[in-house]
Amino acid sequence: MPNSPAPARRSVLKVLAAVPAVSALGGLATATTATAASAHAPASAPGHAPARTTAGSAAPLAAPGIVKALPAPYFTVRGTNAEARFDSFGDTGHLTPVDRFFVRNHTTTPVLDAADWRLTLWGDGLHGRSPVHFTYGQLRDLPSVTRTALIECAGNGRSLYTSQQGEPVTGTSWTLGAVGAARWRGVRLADVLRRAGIARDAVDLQPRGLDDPYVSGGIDYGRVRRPLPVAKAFDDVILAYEMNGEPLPYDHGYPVRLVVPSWVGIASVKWLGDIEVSTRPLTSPWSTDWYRLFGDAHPAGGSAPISRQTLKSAYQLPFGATLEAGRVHRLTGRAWSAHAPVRTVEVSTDGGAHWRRAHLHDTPRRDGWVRWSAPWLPRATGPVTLLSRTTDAAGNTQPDRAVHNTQGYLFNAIVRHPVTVA
Ligand SMILES: Nc1nc2c(c(=O)[nH]1)N[C@H]1C(S)=C(S)[C@@H](COP(=O)(O)O)O[C@H]1N2
Ligand SMILES: [Mo]
Repeated sequence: MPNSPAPARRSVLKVLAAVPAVSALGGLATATTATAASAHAPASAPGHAPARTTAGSAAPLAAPGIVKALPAPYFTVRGTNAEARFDSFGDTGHLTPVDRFFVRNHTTTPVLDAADWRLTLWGDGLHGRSPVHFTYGQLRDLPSVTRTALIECAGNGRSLYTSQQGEPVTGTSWTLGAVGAARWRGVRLADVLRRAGIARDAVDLQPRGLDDPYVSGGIDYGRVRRPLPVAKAFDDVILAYEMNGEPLPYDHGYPVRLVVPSWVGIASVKWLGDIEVSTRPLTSPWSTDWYRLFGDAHPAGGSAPISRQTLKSAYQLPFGATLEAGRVHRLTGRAWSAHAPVRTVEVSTDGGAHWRRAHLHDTPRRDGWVRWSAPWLPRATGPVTLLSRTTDAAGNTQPDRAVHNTQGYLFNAIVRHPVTVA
């Protein structure tokens, strides 16, 4: 099998980079894109849904290559990516609506046509050793599973290494909004691998996206792809075609993406095109150059490729928010751990001198998050640092400092959240 199978089957309608023709109330990203898209995808594809927004007169932001509207109250654009504003999660439920869900794109969202799409499995880890294809219809005809899982970028919280710990890092300067929870429906990857005839000695898969090859610093790294151990694939990975009860939106991988619960977001390859199945360990730049821990605290040459996410908690308040003195505020937030269900969330409203338990509003589950709240009656005016700290059922707790790595992955420290009481 060639190394670059089948790009010809892509529908090459690209998202237009410019987004000027946008209504102030947050309509579709561009009229042109919407027209092109509607000719090629089911009318029910949520990529078409006008954004429900409270944007008021704020103009939606432009991110090159993202299809959906990015109203300023919900998103911060960072290069080709859109970070969700964590403070905007306060009026969402347990699931993150698509119109608030962060987008992490190495290049641009490809607008693909499910009718042309096929998934190809290939490699020496298949019994027949010849490629096996699945159409969209064939996948949809297989038994489906539905589950809630977070997608969280490995670099979520990265900017806090610098702002809170004074340490330099490279990569997108996310605050805490490169995470979202959705209800995914699709097919177990295990079922597809069995049908494709996976060999007993297969050890690694390499799923690859159909978005454009990633070029950075003049180097073409090829299409986004990253090895996935067969053991994880058989455990809980799904080939998702629905998100929150609708077909996957274009930006989130339409027509089919991987969802790799509890692992760093890069594992959940969007716009899945092919999967190599190998009897030997595989690599890609996403497992050798990136998504390993480099730096003083790590082995020379870097750690093993990172897999599981860590744990975090955050307030649903803007940094620098002003709260009125002398009345009770209901502080709210979320906490999540990729290791085990959340057990407790503690808050401090005096910079860490005293801690008390927050109320949990969801049943803790491993791959979800819990909403929490705590009342607070600030008396004195002036700057205050709010803190929150979660501990999970496996005994993991957020440390005061995260262990630095040069690419700023897996930030897990207690976040110091500045507010002003006035
Ligand atoms: N094909 C492809 N898959 C991809 C990416 C990408 O750029 N291309 N980005 C990855 C990264 S780094 C993350 S964090 C998640 C983000 O998923 P979302 O954009 O649906 O939130 O997708 C992953 N899958
Ligand atoms: Mo990511």
